[in-house]
Amino acid sequence: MDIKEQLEQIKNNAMEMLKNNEDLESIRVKFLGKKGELTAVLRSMGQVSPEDRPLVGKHVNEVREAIEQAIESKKASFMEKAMQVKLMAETIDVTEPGKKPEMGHRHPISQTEEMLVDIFVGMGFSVVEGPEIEYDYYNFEALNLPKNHPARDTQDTFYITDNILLRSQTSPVQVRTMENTKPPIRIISPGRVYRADPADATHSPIFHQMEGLVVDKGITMGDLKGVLELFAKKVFGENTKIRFRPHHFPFTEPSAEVDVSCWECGGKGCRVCKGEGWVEILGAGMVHPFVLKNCGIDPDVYSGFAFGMGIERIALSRFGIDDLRLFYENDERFLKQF
Ligand code: 2NL
Repeated sequence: MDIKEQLEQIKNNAMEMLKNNEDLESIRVKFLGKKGELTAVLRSMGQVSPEDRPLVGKHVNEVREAIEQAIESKKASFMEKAMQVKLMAETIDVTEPGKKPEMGHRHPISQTEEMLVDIFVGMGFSVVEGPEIEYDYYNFEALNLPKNHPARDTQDTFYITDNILLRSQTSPVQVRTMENTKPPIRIISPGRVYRADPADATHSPIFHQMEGLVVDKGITMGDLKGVLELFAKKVFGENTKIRFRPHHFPFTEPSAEVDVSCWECGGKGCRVCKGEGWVEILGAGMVHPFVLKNCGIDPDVYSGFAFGMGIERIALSRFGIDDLRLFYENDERFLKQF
């Protein structure tokens, strides 16, 4: 076989292999590498007569270029195919409807707290917060509940030490405010409070309260009634009436429990008001002179009113729920409804 035939055969072999083989690098090494078939032909050029060498050299180069080109174009077509596959895999259907992100929302207790805060802020009250871990003094003593006072038993309190406890009401916030603020004072104190009650449909050891306090010269029970009436109408509707029933709290004198006319039946009597026509929603009264004095305010110059309500109780009525434990279970099926 002469060199020309040899070269033709190398070329044909290479092209044939390229058709059926994907390992381009091994084909390149086999034919064009240092120990490859084409290089071997070059090495045997010594046997070619000097006048034929340029022609044979040219032929060798042509074959080399043909093989290189075939490898390159094969490589390009592999890349093209790979890109096609990748693009197919990454295809985005821009007409597909979007996935709506699940939006959360405020917890019903927080919603209720915000509604109450908005109403009182609208009447000129400021929001004040304070510690949930309190001194016995601010939670009880300053509020006219000395140690061994029987009323302390009615609020089973979580004690941390002898004189430190989890606040059982948000009153300590008002006491602290009276201690360090000169009247006029017009504040509300929403927040979490703690009582050692077993959980049932209407009790929870952790719950939320909002108290309000107004202290100034000439504040009367009439001011208290006006504020609470406006509040009741905003929460339960324009036709709502309120009713004061005499009561006793150690920190107010006189004291009252406050009812609203039933939002369900308007006062005729129904399941919600248990036939009464009225539903109790808060406690209130005129700040006891001892309490004012304890906080450094002269009861002969100033007077004030205070009130306190459970936020859960308002939330239950507002959303028509009958078991307070639902608020704390964090079951989405429940929470999603509000
Ligand atoms: C209720 C009753 C009430 C107060 C809280 C108060 C605070 C100070 C002085 C006087 Cl610093 N009073 N707070 C007054 C009356 C009633 O809460 O049933 N709460 C759930």
